[in-house]
Amino acid sequence: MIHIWVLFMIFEKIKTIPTSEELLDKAFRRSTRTMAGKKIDGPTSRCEANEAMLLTAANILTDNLANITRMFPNFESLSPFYYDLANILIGVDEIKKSLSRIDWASSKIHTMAREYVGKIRGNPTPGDTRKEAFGRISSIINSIEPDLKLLGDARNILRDLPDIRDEPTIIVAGYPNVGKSSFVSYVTNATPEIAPYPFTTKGILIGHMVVNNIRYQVIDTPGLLDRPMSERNDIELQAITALRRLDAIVVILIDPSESCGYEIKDQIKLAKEIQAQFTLPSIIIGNKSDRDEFRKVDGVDGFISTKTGDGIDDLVKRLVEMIPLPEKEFEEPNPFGY
Ligand SMILES: Nc1nc2c(ncn2[C@@H]2O[C@H](COP(=O)(O)OP(=O)(O)OP(=O)(O)O)[C@@H](O)[C@H]2O)c(=O)[nH]1
Ligand SMILES: [Mg+2]
Repeated sequence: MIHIWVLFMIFEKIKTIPTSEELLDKAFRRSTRTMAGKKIDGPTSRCEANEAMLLTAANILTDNLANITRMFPNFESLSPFYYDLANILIGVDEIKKSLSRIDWASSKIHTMAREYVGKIRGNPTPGDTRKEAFGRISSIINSIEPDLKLLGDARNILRDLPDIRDEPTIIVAGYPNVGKSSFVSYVTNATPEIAPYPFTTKGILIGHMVVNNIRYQVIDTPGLLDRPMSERNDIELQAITALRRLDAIVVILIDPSESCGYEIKDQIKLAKEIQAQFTLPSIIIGNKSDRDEFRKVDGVDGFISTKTGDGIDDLVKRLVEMIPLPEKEFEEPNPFGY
């Protein structure tokens, strides 16, 4: 699983994506600067100056565009967890299409600049021809504005994805509003948003807890409704991705007080479906044991309250026992017996 983390670092490398206006500003500013200090004393030097301006602008643009495509990872080599999240949150095909339009713009500008250099040479009005070239370059760059925007948004989303590492992992899943974030907040250093309405958590979040000197990552997921996969929204699908793609154990939280707004029978049904569908080790835990409406339900492995802390130490102990310890690296037996 170690490659997940290494690949995640790749998202960190994606720098801010410029807008088309910023790209053009930069290119034309630098191209004007190439003129500073140049002496124009005849038709040849005038042609050369305009040629230099055009090539400077074109080179800056092709370099900047190539840098954008180079910063994005090869999605095919991403771990399935990050690939699926990128697909749900942005769309891998959309990202690829935008990257290839950026490539197209870069090579188009390259060829066009060379064409116009030919037209500038020996031209009595090289300034007009250079301006014409600048006009065409501008419209190419303006035509990729939506792609730059999509890649800029993608970059912001990808960089915010949780940094899942090669560490023992506990996923907290269940219906909306049952107290998943309250649990993660109780046992880890994370401070997820907690609120008395469903779908407060809109993405995967991560907190860490240390037990017996071992660090565990505890993953808070958005709520899941008991409904067919095809009807699930993008928020729910992120929780499904964690369950489907991560090597973890799962705490399925339910709220037997039904103060979450969902009936206990539906919550149990979802819990059983999660257990049937994903092969991860799991336990079903009833939360909100402090509430008056709370009642013990069959088929549940334990009860807690994230409000009073009731049962939580015990649960953490059980979870830690459920996670197989990482295998020790094989050591050569010492042939001398010491
Ligand atoms: N009385 C009581 N209320 C709780 C307990 N745990 C959570 N709550 C409340 O239940 C509501 C939902 O809690 P969250 O932790 O946001 O629930 P969630 O499962 O993360 O919800 P989503 O992110 O919307 O899926 C909040 O108002 C919490 O204060 C508990 O043990 N007892
Ligand atoms: Mg939540």
